Amino acid sequence: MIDAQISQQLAGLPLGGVRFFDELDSTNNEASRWIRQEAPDMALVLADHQTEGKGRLGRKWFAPPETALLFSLVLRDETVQSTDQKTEENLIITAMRMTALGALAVCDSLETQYRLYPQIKWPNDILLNGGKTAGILVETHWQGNYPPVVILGIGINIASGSVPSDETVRFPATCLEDALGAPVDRFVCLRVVLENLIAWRQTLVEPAFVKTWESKLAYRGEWVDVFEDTGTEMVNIQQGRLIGLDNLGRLRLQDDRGSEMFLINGELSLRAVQR
Ligand code: BT5
Repeated sequence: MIDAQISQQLAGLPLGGVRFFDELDSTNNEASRWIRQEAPDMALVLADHQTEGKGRLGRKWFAPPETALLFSLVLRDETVQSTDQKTEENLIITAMRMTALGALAVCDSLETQYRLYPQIKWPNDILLNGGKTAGILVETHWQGNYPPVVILGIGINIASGSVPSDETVRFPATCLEDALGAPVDRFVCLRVVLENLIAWRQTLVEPAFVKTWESKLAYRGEWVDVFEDTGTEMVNIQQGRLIGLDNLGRLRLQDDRGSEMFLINGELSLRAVQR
């Protein structure tokens, strides 16, 4: 029954195959297993519920059954990098751009389909009315030779049951239905996000991609604290005014004296600060 609903929504999309599960450890984990069996580009893994939904750095992603959209896409992309750029910094930039691809696709979908005004909390959170509504987890797989295979995992809170309580999250959370004040069909949302993702992917290396990404950043012009998660604590590593992004997608901050700082580390969190 659910399968038929999903198939109907995905009809005609250029996917490399679809695996749907009522319950799974994590759609990213399943994508990773599929990659070991030669998953094609645009292979899609979808789950109604995850028992070990993953955030970054070993953090957890919560979503009770039937409340959220949880999926991962396998992207085999040769456009982002060439072999001679295999440095750690370039890898982080690649992962950041893939994260942005997911973020832009989600933002566009929320804007065009639901007339909402999402913002991106750099690098990987989608906010609606200041609350986290979606999170993106990019994992990169190496199979010896370049290019890397990317797993783009996206979790979107749809119904209010998907919103974790304040005590369990580090940042306030919300969901699409609460922001909209109306019911949302998860699989219609999935189709729109995939359509937007396919369209944005064509522009991944164009300046317009970074410009649009920058235009959707939360806290632009505001002072922010930047934290690094060491695994045991959040360490405040930087404070500055959030200017935007440079052409690589690095976060641009300006300090009191007007000096600029560029951040590439993908494990940062931002908090608006009062001054
Ligand atoms: C993320 O990590 O935001 C990435 C989340 C990616 C989830 C998708 S679901 C499909 C795919 N398969 C997976 O296994 N994962 C991906 P991070 O920035 O580290 O944020 C994690 C933090 O967000 C947690 O430590 C909580 O504080 C908070 N959180 C957990 N579940 C949440 C939810 N449903 N809504 C809002 N915040 C949540």
